[in-house]
Amino acid sequence: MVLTAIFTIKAGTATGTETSVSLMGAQCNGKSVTTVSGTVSVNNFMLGDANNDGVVNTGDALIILRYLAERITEDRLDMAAADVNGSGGVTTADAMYIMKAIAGLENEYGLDV
Ligand SMILES: [Ca+2]
Ligand SMILES: [Ca+2]
Repeated sequence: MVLTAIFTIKAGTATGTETSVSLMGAQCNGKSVTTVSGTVSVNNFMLGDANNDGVVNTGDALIILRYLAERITEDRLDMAAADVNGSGGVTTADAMYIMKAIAGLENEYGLDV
């Protein structure tokens, strides 16, 4: 990684608020830089915190797997937080992303573990 951009959301910003972000290409140290612009969305959940207890840990991966095994119903987990990869559904892949982040192997979605 060559750059980390940190955004500060203004106090009182409502959930669901979005703003566009434009990144400008540049020349840095004689190298061309390619950027991708996008949006910043304000969410009311912590990504990966499937059981909504304020932390991302193995309990979140476990509750996803229990849901997928039909041991618990959808109302027992925060579906938006559980959809780690933003695929629109909760699958074993989401549990895997949580476990990889906890294990320190890969944190592709920037989970706060
Ligand atoms: Ca949790
Ligand atoms: Ca998913």
